[in-house]
Amino acid sequence: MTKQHLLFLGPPGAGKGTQAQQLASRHNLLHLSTGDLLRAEVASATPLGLEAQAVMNRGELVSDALVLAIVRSRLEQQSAALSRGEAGPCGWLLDGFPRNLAQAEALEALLNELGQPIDLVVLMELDDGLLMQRLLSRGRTDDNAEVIRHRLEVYRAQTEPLIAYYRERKLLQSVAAEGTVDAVASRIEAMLH
Ligand code: B4P
Repeated sequence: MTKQHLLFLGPPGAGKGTQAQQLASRHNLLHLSTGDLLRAEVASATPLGLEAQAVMNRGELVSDALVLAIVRSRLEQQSAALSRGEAGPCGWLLDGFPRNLAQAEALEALLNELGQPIDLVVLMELDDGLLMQRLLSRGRTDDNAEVIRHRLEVYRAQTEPLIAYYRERKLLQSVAAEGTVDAVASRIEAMLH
């Protein structure tokens, strides 16, 4: 695989986490899901987790500073391990980050520092009816109809502008996220070479 620095973008429930996890393990990439990292903080009831929990349960975005600090520390750790020649993931896959323009700009600056530019942004597209259906059947604490509707509004207002941002940088490719997990995975796989 030639593309080793990937970013997954798309509405809540499109299946970013599902695909990212599988693809990262197939290709030995570090899977960095800000949602999973935040949920781990919530589960351990850290001060950061307690702050994040209420925001996530309302379907809103956790503060940029908090999310950025998490991502920065993971990417710096990986970069340091690589430069020490340690065995480990040879690239990374960012899932659910960035989620707004401020995060995208901060990420660009961080990746310039690390000398690891993004190779590809995969935009997963699915209609609202199917998104709602998938999230309701997942049943996480932030997966009830009212909160999902709000998360979709937040996505349209804050995250969707990233489509133009990455399209201008000629990094964006879209994939249809309907069908089985395997069908979507093969579509994404075909974009990587
Ligand atoms: P995330 O954890 O990123 O979750 P998501 O967008 O809801 O879901 P995803 O698209 O990954 O869907 P999944 O694969 O699970 O965000 C949660 C919250 O964390 C946010 O609302 C926000 O508060 C906070 N947060 C995260 N990142 C942040 C950031 N950068 N800044 C600020 N706040 C941040 O799939 C959904 C369901 O569909 C699953 O049940 C799955 O099994 C099913 N599914 C997947 N693919 C399918 C398929 N092909 N067919 C049928 N079902 C499928």
